[in-house]
Amino acid sequence: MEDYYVGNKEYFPKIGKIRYEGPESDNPLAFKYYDPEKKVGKKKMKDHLRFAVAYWHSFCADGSDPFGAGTHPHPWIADAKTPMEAAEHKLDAAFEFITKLGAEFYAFHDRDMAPEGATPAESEMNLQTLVAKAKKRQRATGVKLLWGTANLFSHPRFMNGAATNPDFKVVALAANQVKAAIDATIELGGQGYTFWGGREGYMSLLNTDLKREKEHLASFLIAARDYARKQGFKGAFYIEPKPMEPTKHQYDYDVETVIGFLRYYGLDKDFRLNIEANHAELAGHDFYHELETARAAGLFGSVDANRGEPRNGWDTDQFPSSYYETALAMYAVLRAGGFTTGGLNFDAKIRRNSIDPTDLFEAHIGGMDAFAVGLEVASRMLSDSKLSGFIKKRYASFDSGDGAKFEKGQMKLEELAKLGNDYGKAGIVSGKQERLENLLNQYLLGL
Ligand code: XUL
Ligand code: CO
Repeated sequence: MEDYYVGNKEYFPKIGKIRYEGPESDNPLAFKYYDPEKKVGKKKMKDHLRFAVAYWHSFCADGSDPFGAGTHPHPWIADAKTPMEAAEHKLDAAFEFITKLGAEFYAFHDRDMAPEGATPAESEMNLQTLVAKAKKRQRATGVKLLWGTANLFSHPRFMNGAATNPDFKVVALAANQVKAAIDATIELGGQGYTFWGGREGYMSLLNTDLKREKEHLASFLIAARDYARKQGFKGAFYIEPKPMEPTKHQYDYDVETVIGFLRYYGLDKDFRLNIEANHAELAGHDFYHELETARAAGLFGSVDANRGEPRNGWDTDQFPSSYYETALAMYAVLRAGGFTTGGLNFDAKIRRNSIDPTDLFEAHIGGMDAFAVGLEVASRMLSDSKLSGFIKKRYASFDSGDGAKFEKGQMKLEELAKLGNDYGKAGIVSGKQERLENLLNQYLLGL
């Protein structure tokens, strides 16, 4: 990769390549902990973390909210004469930003990259035109596509859902878009393809046939999977759970719900989970819980790295900053065997009043540093067997004898009950939670 890429115009002037300067540095535009080439265990930091920049938040969202207009200056739009020209300038701005930052991946929705046309065919052509331009920039910079997806929630036609719309015509329109987005992902060498079902749910059960909608969602995903495989897509499909927003109830509620759905419809060979921290919080779970649940099912895939605001119930999509959270997250990721096709995608946005060009850089730098710290802590947690050994010992009664027989599913309830009759007093033993929490804090400080 060149030091950094500048297209036809430099959109982030006066900002150069972001470098690692170490914890002593007081340069806000330098990494304090993320040292891409540093080895942690057997792999370099950059290969453990596989950072991706989210096209939509960083180059499309303008800071507008339900109460006010956009606040973020987007010079790549201001200097364009047509929407297609603006899209190309945005591509330049994105690749400049990503290479200056030193992230290796990006992720996009079809509509982030190319504007919707007057007809489905024109929309597809727009996308193909921009994909060809993106491919050139990927080649020039070495930046890779982590995953692609289709935006099936912004257009008014999706107000009643996409794959789960009560009108078959909308389902077909959604399929038209997904087919084009899969083609685009394959063309760009995408390592994954994500389904986030923003409007695949309901606002009211009084107007909804929940059973049919869920079956339609399955038929749609099966058809998409079959098409992509036929076209030679070797990457992973992801479902990204979220419990609500914009719907009252989304069918992909949380990791456990999605696991049940994938297994029921035989999709668990091709699909894995893309887990977002803020979505976990909205579902009433810890990020760590969601990651562990996917890991336990062998369906861990990728991460949308961000954080919520625990005092309200919105998807605030803030940049991650808590070492405690990133440490536990990376502990789950490492124990899942690390990322293969997946990575840490910053599905996060700077605040409405973060209006300086440096703010977008500082946000990503902070997030990358937070995960670098998390990785180092997680690797310390795995370097001895204090935590894993404790858990192993806690379940040792299932390692042999009757416990092992039960665990293998070879014991009838009568036999189990008889054993219970003989055991009498058992189970009065400390869970040692406080000791383990203290230990976690020691790993955090590395002392
Ligand atoms: C919305 C969300 C999406 C998905 C991709 O909450 O997380 O940006 O990540 O569609
Ligand atoms: Co997301």
